[in-house]
Amino acid sequence: MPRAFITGITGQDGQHLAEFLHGKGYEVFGMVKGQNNPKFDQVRDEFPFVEPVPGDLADLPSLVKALEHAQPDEVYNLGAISFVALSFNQAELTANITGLGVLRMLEAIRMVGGAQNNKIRFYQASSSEMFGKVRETPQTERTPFHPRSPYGCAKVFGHDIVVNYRESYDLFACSGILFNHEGPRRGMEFVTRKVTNAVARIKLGLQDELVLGNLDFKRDWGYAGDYVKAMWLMLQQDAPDDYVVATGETHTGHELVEVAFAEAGISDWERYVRQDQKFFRPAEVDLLIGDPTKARTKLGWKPEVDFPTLVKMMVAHDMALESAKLPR
Ligand code: GDR
Repeated sequence: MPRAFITGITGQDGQHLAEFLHGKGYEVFGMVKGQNNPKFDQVRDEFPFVEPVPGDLADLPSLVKALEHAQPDEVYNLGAISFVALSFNQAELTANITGLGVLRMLEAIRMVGGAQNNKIRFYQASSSEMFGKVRETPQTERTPFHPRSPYGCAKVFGHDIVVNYRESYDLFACSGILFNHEGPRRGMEFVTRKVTNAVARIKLGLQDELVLGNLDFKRDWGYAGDYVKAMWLMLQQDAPDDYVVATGETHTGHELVEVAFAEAGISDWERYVRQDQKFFRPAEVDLLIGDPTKARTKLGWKPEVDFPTLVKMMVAHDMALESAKLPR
């Protein structure tokens, strides 16, 4: 039975990946941080096939102990401070966890046996936020980085250190440059879920407005369930490499809002939406659109869920979730 160790197990991608790997016959270990962390029980209840392992990306000895315990064949580093807006307020913490956390995990892998025999294969969750103020369109594996947030800067460090450790120590280390990927498990702080949940609540009369920031941005949005498959495929290749994972389509914030309201049968969405400066960021990423050609040709990967289907799935999920809260 192959063994996989996942950081960020309680996040959207960690959940999808754990299910995917379990379905493939893996023994799955998930790192959970903190003392008396309620998420520890959540992992146990919702994912009984995952063995929770204590550890923290800020603490190298804890990573070594966690790997010694799990003895993994594959490590997926999905753990991070992942909310771009928060990274402007907690820049040092973001640099430490999202950036230096990658370095610590690579060192832990070298200490526990990866260096000598290439035993442990490593996946790093790199991000389209590294492209930031984009230098070319669409963005590929060779597009230069120009991050626009402390989060993006930390991800660039994580990406570069993976390449450096691969070249320096012959580690099987890969980076997936994942564009935005969403779904019903997305946290409420991210714009897609904030919109689909508000649409459901407005439809049910539980809320009367949706307050957002900039809506002129463009994003390449895919489905998280599709994207975790690409992570796994990267670690099954003969040689480690980096891949853009994206749909190759882009949509504006306005389109997201319009499609989500339309899905709930509301056409006059303008009357419910208000913009507020507090949701604007000090620097914005205006346009992202990825070129997934390399992932398609080398990994045989392609996205299955398109943008309208994704929004439909999320609105339907939130309608059911919010309806269940109504008094009977
Ligand atoms: P992003 O995702 O920053 O692209 O990073 P997010 O959904 O937070 O923002 C997308 C765009 O929406 C604009 N926006 C708002 N965003 C939020 N969250 N809330 C609002 O009210 C709002 N109004 C407008 C933002 O300004 C932005 O332009 C995500 C994260 O998952 C990262 O961790 C990951 O690396 C990248 O995707 C790929």
